[in-house]
Amino acid sequence: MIVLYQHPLSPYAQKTKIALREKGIEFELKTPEFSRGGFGGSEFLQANPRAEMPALTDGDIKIFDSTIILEYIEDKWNEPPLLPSNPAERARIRMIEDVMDTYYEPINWGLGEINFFGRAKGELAETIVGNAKEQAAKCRQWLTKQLGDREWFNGDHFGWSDLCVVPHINLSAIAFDIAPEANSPLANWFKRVSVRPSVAQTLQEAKDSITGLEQFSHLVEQGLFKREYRDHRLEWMIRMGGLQVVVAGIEKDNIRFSYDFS
Ligand SMILES: N[C@@H](CCC(=O)N[C@@H](CS)C(=O)NCC(=O)O)C(=O)O
Repeated sequence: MIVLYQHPLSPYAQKTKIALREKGIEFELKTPEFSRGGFGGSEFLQANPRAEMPALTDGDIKIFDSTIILEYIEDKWNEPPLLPSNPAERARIRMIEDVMDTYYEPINWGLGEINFFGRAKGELAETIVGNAKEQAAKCRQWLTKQLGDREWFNGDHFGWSDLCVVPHINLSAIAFDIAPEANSPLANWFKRVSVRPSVAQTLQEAKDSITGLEQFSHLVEQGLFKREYRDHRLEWMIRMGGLQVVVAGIEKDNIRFSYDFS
């Protein structure tokens, strides 16, 4: 049995769920338990020592990182293919994935740090949120160029790049009121993609999970949930003007960096 360790709001987890659902693969969803100041539990940590979601197990095979999980799914269950065979097209699609994973993702994550977890208030919050909205607008312009006159980011058919873009655009819209301009090519694509059964189910699960988020803000405040500041997220917070947020998080011991491998 395939097991996917996930949180429904994680855009990385959503990518992999959409892929599994598109291919009609049966899988069991598990949300890791809470331990060590974050998501943990031995079963999950064995699957992913980074303690990040998603992680996938297929019998004895344990895989972490959403891109590597997508590759495994595509390699093992090729039908229907989510990547075309043309090398240039595959590269184009993977660049979209990379931009969403490392450039767009911290926008929603950072807005969550401010709006859900109260990391900044007043002027500082306004600066960070203002910068985030500007960055998101530029990113939508970039995405609009990538879409061009295609029906799907992937081309003629829904695929890999569509499932990489949709979790982020959706999260911006449902959690932070940042949506593509009405009737724009991106808005029309978003409408089309959102009604695909694999996507609709995944987005609904994400939406349902937002309601419980307030409980986490108390955990963060008490240092019981240490949010992971790493890579692009750490850079983003500093770049958006939130160096103080990082410093305060270190002082309060309610942020963490990557775990060591052992
Ligand atoms: N590069 C990883 C990133 C995964 C990731 O950062 N997941 C977040 C959730 S969106 C996570 O589990 N963070 C750890 C935490 O919040 O404690 C991937 O693509 O799977």
